[in-house]
Amino acid sequence: MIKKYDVIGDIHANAHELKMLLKKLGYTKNELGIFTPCELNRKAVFTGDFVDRGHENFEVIDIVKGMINAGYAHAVMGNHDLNAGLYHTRYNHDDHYPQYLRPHTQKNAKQHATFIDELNRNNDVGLSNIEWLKSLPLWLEMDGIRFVHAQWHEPSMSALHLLGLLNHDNSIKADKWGELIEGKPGYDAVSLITKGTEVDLNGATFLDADGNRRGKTRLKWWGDMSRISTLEQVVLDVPRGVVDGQAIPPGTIDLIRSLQNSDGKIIFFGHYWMKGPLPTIETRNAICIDQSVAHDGYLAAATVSTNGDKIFNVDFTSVKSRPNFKPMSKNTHILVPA
Ligand SMILES: [Mn+2]
Repeated sequence: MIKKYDVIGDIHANAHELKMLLKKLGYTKNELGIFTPCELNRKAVFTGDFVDRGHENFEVIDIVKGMINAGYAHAVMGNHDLNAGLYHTRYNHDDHYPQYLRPHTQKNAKQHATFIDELNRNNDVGLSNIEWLKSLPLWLEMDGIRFVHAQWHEPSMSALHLLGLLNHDNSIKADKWGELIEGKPGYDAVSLITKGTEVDLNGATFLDADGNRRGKTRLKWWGDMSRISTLEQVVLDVPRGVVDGQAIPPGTIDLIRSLQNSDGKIIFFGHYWMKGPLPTIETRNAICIDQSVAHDGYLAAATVSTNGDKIFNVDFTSVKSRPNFKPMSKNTHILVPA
C-alpha cells in the first residue's frame, strides 16, 4: 500500500503560512474546520517548533492539534515547544521556593514574548496549549522513516527511557518534568534531541545575530561525509574566516558518523534555519526541512511517498513568508511575570 507523509518544518507561530502550505499540499477544511488530506493514506508530520517569533501561536496549535486529533497528522516536540513547557512549569528548588524550570530572565522572556502576549490575553486557552506542547513526543518512527526536531541521538533516547522519564509514545511523563533541570542527565538528553549538539570553536569566537559573543555553535551533522574535511564545513551560523583552516576534532567526526548512521533509515528534521525556497538533499538519509519562515524565508514541506518498506519519491513544496511580516522589535518591552 502506498502512503504519503507531508513533513512540515518549523512554523514558529506563522498560521497564515501554514494554511497556505496546507492548501498547496491539497488539504481542504472539512465541516469542522479541520485541514483534511486530499487522499487516503496521506498524513502530515510536523517536526516541531510551533511557537515563538510569529504572532499566531494559538492558531497554529489549534490547526495542528485538530489535525492530530482527527488522525490526519503527527508531531514531534521542538526546542521552542520544550522551552515553553519548561518556562511555565515550576519545580521545588528547595522546600521553600518553587521555581520555573526555565528561568524568567529578560532573554528567555523576550524569546517567548509573542506566546506570553497571547497567554495574557487568553489564559485558559494558553494553559491548555502549554499542556498540549508538553505532551508531544520527542521523536517518531513510522514505516521506517524517522522524525525528530534536531538530532536522532540514540544515546539520549535510551537514557531518557532508562531514567523512566518517557511514556510509550516518547513523550515526557507529565509528573517527570521536575527532573528536567539544567545540568541533570534528563535535561541534557532532551536538549541533544531537540536542540542538537554545539561544537567548540577551539578558542575562536564570533558575534551572533543577537549581538552575543559565542565560542560554540550548532553542529551541522548531516553533510556528505565524503566531502567533509574542515571545521568550517560542519559549523552553522559562523561568519566566514572565523574557523579558517581548522581541522574537525576526531570526536566530532565520530559523532557525525554515528548521527548519520541511523540503521540505514532516513531522518527528517527541522531546527537549523536553512536558506532558500526549498530544502536540499546533502546526504541520502538526513533531510532538513526548516527554511526559516520566521526569518523572512519559507515554510517548507517534504512529501514522502513510501510503499511501507521503501521510500520511492520525495517532493519539496514551500510558501514564502508574508512580505510585510516583521519580526518582533528587539526593543519590545516585556513584563516578566513574578
Ligand atoms: Mn526552530
